[in-house]
Amino acid sequence: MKTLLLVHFDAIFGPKIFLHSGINVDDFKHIPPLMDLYKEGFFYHEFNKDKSANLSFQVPSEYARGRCELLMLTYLVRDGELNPGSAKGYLTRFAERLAQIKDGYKAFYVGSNRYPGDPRKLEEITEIFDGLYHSFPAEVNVFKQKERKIFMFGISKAGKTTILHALQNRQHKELQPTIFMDISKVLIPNSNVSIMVYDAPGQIKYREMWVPSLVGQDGLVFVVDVADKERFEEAKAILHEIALKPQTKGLPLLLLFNKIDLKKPKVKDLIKVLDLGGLGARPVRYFETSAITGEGILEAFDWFGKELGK
Ligand SMILES: Nc1nc2c(ncn2[C@@H]2O[C@H](COP(=O)(O)OP(=O)(O)OP(=O)(O)O)[C@@H](O)[C@H]2O)c(=O)[nH]1
Ligand SMILES: [Mg+2]
Repeated sequence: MKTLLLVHFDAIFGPKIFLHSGINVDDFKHIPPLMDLYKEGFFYHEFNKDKSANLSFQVPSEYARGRCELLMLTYLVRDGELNPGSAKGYLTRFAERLAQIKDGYKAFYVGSNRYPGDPRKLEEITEIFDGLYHSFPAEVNVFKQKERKIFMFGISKAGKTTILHALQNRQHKELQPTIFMDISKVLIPNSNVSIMVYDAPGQIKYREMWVPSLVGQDGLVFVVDVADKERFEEAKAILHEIALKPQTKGLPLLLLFNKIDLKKPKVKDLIKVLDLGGLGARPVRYFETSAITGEGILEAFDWFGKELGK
């Protein structure tokens, strides 16, 4: 089952489904809150049997606070396949068409007692919306993602969970330390590789959970905080311990030198301290990243996605 939804952020009621393609809206109550969870732009979300490609965007408005209407267009497939890459192109074209409608924002105030709406604008938007729904090509649905499992580890506070959220395009917020092995499915942007990420809790008292999770993994991600020099030795010890276990032999290893917004790392020194030469025969690469600014994250996972897709 497929559906298209246009969610509008209402100043009083918050995100609400504004247009939908002829289905029972109550079935899709979980979609509007995604607007609060993710940043503007494209993101992929999976929940139970629903896969969705989503685009959060703005159109200029004379009425809204901030002079912009906040919108999210969602293409959702239940019990089927979804190719986020090609869906993204379609959603983006819709956003562009909508932005071209002069005074299009008035469509969102039809029936409102705060501002005068314009039913013709609503008609125009509905027409584009219906057109988009009917023109979604089959290739968006006939598609198989490659699924891989990856184990992400590092000492506590290195930034593992924050990196995971940055990869998902989620709004940044201050996180609690991870206390269970947190497993979530993430699509590597611009690829057809989706990964089950095992986000390991870094605190020593929880590390006993790591080893049982190493079985059946396809890749490793190691995160180190470049600003936390005192703990480099501890980081190195766990990097080698995990990389040299028989269960992880030969797996591609992505190293993230994280928090570069706080401190520019001396990469040569870091390579030496972490002894990157002694990690066994496997594809290894390091990237300098910031989970806060997003720098380096996409490049890192581009490489990793290619390795995992081989
Ligand atoms: N400045 C800066 N802070 C970061 C960065 N990445 C993470 N942080 C902060 O570092 C702290 C720890 O981040 P988490 O993502 O919770 O770290 P973690 O590795 O998951 O920690 P555990 O779950 O305890 O293993 C949080 O306050 C984050 O906001 C970064 O790139 N730059
Ligand atoms: Mg964590």
